[in-house]
Amino acid sequence: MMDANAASAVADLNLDPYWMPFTHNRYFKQHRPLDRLMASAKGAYYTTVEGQQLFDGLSGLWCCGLGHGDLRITEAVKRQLDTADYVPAFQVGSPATFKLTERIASLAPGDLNRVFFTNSGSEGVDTALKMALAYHRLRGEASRTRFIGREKAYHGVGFGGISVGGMVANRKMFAPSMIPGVDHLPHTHNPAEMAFSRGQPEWGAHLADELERLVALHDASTIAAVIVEPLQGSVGVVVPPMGYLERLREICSKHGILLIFDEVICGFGRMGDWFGAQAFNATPDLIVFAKGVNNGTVPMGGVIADQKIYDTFMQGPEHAVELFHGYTYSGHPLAVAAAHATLDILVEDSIPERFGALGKLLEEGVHSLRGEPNVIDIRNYAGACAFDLTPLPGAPGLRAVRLFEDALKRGFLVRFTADTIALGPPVISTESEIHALFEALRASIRAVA
Ligand code: PXG
Repeated sequence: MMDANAASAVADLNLDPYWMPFTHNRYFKQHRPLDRLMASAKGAYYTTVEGQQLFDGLSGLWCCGLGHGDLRITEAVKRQLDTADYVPAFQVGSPATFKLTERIASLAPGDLNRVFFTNSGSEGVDTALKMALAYHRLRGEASRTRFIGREKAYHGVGFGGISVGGMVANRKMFAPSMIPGVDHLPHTHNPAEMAFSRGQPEWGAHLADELERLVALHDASTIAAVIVEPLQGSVGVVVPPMGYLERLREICSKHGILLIFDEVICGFGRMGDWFGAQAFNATPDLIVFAKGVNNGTVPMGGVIADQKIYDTFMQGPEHAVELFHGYTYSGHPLAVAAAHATLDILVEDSIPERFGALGKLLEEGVHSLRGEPNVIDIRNYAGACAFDLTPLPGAPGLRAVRLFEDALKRGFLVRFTADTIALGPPVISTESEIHALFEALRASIRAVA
């Protein structure tokens, strides 16, 4: 239960000045939901200010895949604080940062072995797009300026990311300021062909051929890069059809177009392998990462580039800067320390494999919801799954909000987007916790029917 001090601190709490991100601010502030005010986080649970335990159904926002407060990570960050709180990233570095890039490169596929740090996935996306543009220009193909994104994609909220992204609400307010020359592949979610698929749908590889259509329309000589999430996370876990990413890879290679995988959610284990690239057997030219690289402990993102891209930049006078891009907090020492500790755990505890094993429990659990009222599709792959609900007439999204609130009462924090519920629990979740999660969701689905 909440102690008296905590109670009065919360009673006095002024909610108004905080403009909450991606949140219904008015609803939150009117309702003052105490089960959504977190006091602490440990393992697979948050504790709210009321003392309620909430199971973390999305590993934070897909970022804390190892659960919260692992002492191996938190102690490493504390040690780093006592050693060096900050080291500049421009023209200076620390051995730990260099070492981290070597470790990340060793996990990435193919010749992706040059690592650039940002502080978020959004910055990682913008960085990768800039690298692609500059790469072509340096090679004498300055006409390659177009980007191809995909419908329903989420690539963060920078102007580059919303331009190649495909989520309408994130784009429509900013339409005049989008980067020019962007086109989009169709998304691959077609319930008529693939509803209730387990793992990768068998239908849909041919949708990659739409890239040939865009090449025919714009000409390959104008296209710099294609960017996709191997598995689309934010829109609600859209799993790539079998053969689809391989086909995209082939078409990009054929036309000299760079392929960027945005692995902000997929990277570092959740796909049952190090990256979606390995899980789905397609090697891109650039990988964007964030989140799982240091278990969400300190903001960190970045780009892993194929060596041929890096080498292309290494020209001109040796004393000259090769890429005019970077952030004050690129490779922040606290983020680097957290990443080293996280990579230790990922390797020593075979975390990708364990996400694969968790995936079997998730698959069984989530598909057991088939036949429950208003459940119209279910999708899963390794450590990620989702189900769609029929929208309430005239009020899209409201059924999911109600389910979210009902699940909270049962002690489970899940993620909703439109009328989709997405789940990506931490790898430390036990079989009985996963069972309890789906039984609670079954009850919630019935409660909001
Ligand atoms: N790319 C992808 C593929 C992402 O999933 C970003 C870029 C942006 O990262 P930053 O660090 O700038 O937020 C993301 C972020 C959800 C959810 O509920 C997903 C994200 C963020 C918050 C919530 O699915 N993905």
